[in-house]
Amino acid sequence: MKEKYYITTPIYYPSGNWHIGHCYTTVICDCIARYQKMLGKDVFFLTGTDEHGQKIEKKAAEKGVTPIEFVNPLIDDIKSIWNALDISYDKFIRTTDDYHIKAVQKIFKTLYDKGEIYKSEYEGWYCTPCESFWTDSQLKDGKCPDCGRPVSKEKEESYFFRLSKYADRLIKYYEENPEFLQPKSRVNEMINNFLKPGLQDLCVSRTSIKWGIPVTFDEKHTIYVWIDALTNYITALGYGSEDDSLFKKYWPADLHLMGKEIVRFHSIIWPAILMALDIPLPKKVYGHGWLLIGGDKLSKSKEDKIKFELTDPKQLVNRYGSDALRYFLLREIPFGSDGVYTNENLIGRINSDLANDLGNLVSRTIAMINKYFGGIIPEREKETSFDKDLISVAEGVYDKYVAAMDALNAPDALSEVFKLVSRANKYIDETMPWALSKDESKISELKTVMYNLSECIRIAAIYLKPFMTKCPNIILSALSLNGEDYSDFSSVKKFGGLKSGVKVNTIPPLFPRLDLKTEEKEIEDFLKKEKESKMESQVKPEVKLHDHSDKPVIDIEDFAKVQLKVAQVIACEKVEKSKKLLKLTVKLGEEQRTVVSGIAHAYSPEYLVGKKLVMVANLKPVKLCGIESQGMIICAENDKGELSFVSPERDIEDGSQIF
Ligand code: ME8
Repeated sequence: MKEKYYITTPIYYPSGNWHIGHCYTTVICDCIARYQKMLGKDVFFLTGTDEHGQKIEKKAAEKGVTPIEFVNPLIDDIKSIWNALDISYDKFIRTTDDYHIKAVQKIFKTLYDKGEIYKSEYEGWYCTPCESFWTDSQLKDGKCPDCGRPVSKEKEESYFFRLSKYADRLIKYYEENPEFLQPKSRVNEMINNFLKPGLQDLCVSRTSIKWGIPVTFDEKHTIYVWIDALTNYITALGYGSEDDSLFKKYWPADLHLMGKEIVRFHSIIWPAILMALDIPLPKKVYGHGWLLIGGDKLSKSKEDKIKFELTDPKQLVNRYGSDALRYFLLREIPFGSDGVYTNENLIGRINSDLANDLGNLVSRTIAMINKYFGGIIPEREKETSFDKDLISVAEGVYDKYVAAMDALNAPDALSEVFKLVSRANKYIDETMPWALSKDESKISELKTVMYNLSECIRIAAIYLKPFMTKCPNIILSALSLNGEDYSDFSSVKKFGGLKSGVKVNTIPPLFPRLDLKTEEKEIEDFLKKEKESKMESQVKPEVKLHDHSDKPVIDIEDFAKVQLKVAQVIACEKVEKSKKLLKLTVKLGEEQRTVVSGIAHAYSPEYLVGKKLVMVANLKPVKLCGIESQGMIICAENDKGELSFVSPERDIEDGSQIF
């Protein structure tokens, strides 16, 4: 029977603002999952979405939709990102899935019945974006120690998990299982910052939050979102359901991988819950570093910092392809540490490693085989003095590659493969095939050189399979090897497995060289356009009101809620970067207001100055293109889209009520 390997990403918040940093955890997991499969293991790779909690509740309310209506389209969105990046997950769990909800309720009840959860009163600080509770002493300058944002004081009846009693057991567990939490620096961080100062019992239910999983035996309580989220790793396998065969087969997880900011949840709270449930702990929890931009994490709420770089995963895949993006993420960031993301770094990696080193090696080899041997890979004949070293580099890759991958160190494993690529490029310079081809007596050496080069690119392609999903197969098809079963590493440990006498296929350049200046210019233009269209789309709330369909009959009370007033335009100008919007300064008696209106196509600013209009005066202010609009101008619009603002029939003071 195959050895099993269970690997998980964290489940993602459906924020919709996904950037390249978010892809980091999932791309590494995908690479490790593919690698473990190539080692012959039975791999189960889990990912999904973390859909409950106050944050989602708030966002949905802001949009005027229910939480589930808010999250549903975002789930399709994240799945399409994983699709674009060729992520080979076996299961996608949503915490709104029925089976998960039932299992979490069961787990909560079990913990309560065991006395691990008890009822009390919570008073403390809550950070909504991080969905985290903090004590006075844990706050940093009165703010959330994780993200630095303001926290709010919360007091309510709550259930508590007896986390405090697990501190010593956890320290002991870390000591006895040095492989459990990695890299090592995270162990010290957890012990010194959390475990040694002593753990407090954890508040695991809220009555003020409705969007979540209710406690079955006390329905006004909603289960704390992190308890709901962490248990996904077992509920996805059927734990707590009628069919727990996957749980029996795959648990304990071989690897939980995540960013360092959520290691605390995975290495303290999660193991304590598992201990309380008498379930074995995961074998490894690894907290990777962040992808930084401008010295900052591309984090959940700092999106404005990322506007100078193209960070949208789908746009990046459209532009550079999934292989280039995967390669960059797996190669550029020293594993366990932070790394810097810039478009320049990404383009640099594509040009130097993929276009120059790998791409050139493949295209030169295929071109030379075409030129010197009519496209047929020759058999090795006479050795050259450079073969030994080349072969020893090729045969030396395996041990170092496997050691690096087993340590989850993708950059080092890639670096071993690229040492072979560089060695093969150097071999071309050393053997000078163009010179050999001119000397009849050297043809048997030329044959050896061509065979060895083809074998090097075959070996490199197979090692690259966990990292990139397209280019290795293209390389293998260039060597007419696409029919071969290269689902493991058995054919690359020893040099010489390539069949000769096979016809090569000419392929387009694997990674065309990119011109940095052109790329930067195009990215800048693209980002500018995108920003403009985002601003335009912010005008939508007003556009929506131009809905000509019949509206429902309303009571006089409904109408009475709308306060209409006469307003006189005292200044008016176009809104920069918008084709539709005008910014009007209007007077309503003593009061002055700013109104942003989508009527620029119908009226010039000059025409409007001095005019008296009808305006909705009690509309909640909205920001349009960064300007707060404090009301709305009433217009008539015909089927052709022609506009006419509405004016009082005779001159009447501005500020007058309309009823
Ligand atoms: O934390 N660099 O979800 P999430 C590297 N729902 N990794 C980054 C990153 C960056 N700039 N930004 C985000 C959550 N990530 C919880 C998890 S699990 C039971 C619940 C990584 O959507 C982040 O570190 O905020 C994490 O591994 C993943 O994206 C999902 O983050």
